Amino acid sequence: MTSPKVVAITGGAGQIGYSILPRIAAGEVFGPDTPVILKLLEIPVALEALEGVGMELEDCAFPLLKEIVCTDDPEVAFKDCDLIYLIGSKPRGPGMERNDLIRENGPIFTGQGAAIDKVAKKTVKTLVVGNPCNTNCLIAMNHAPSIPDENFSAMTQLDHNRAIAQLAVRAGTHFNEVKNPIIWGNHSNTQFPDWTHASIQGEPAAAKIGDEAWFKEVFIPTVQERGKAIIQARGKSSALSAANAAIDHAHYLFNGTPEGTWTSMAVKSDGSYGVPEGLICSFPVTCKGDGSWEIVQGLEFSEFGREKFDISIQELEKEREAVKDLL
Ligand code: NAX
Repeated sequence: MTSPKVVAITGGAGQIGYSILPRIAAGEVFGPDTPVILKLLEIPVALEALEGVGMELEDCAFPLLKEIVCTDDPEVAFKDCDLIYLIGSKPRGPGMERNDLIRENGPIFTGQGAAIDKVAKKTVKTLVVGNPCNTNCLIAMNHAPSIPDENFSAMTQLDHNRAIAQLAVRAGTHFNEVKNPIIWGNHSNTQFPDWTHASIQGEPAAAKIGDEAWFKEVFIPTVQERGKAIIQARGKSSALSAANAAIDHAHYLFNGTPEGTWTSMAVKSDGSYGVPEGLICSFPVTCKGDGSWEIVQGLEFSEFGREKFDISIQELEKEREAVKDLL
């Protein structure tokens, strides 16, 4: 047994919290030999519900779970953390525009970024799930100047997994046989789900499926709008699949991406692929397993793909502009 890893989850009493917590406690991020301490953060009105989640976690008697802390104080939650999931935020209300949501949730991430800066380990990895996750990540990162920017990322793993699933179903094969789709841009419906570098059973996906119109007219909008389709079907937003993706994202950071494959993560742009420096943008990345990531270089776009990606980059720039006073 190695020493315990300290993991904080904000929004611990929410839907995604409920799905992700048992999986972290069961060792799915750090492996079967690493105990975990879970620190759950909520707003004061949700503390009672959070205590209930804590009781249920206790009742699982997970062999790896060393301690559960429930709190409404970010500095208690983030103290000495190795991994922080920023999940908690307000959902979009009726009639709210995307920019209203950005303004509503932005201040949560200034305060939480500052608390991370003050009390977390300097090596902590922070993964932002709460929407709009790219821009919330940018805000948190800017408020934690003592932590390397590379330690912040936002989640597009769910979109990546949705792309894998759509390609597998269309090709009539198993999810395992699909490698290397890419989500470029924002975690929003402007994202560009790119199939042109993906493979299915070792063959290029484009050739295997052989129907360009399907990629452009079905695959792209299905992946972009999958969240909405889940809400329509279930009456609630994706939680099980979002939690699963958040496990995958952290698993890749701490265990590496398999040889010959990449995943998609929204990380700070270094100017790669013409994305303005500093934007938190989804790219194909590889991970070594030490918490670091690298943007895959040298991939080509078709004119169609470049146009799609540019639309998403423009949206990210507008979001950054909308929160410039919070950066
Ligand atoms: P829920 O509304 O079920 O839970 C959110 C929880 O966060 C609530 O319990 C609330 O009390 C808590 N919270 C609010 N403000 C907080 C604060 N300042 N500190 C701590 N906790 C706080 O939402 P859920 O379905 O769990 O979704 C959480 C977030 O994930 C939302 O912003 C949602 O839009 C986002 N998503 C992001 C996805 C992605 O791929 N990046 C996909 C799934 C999901 O839609």
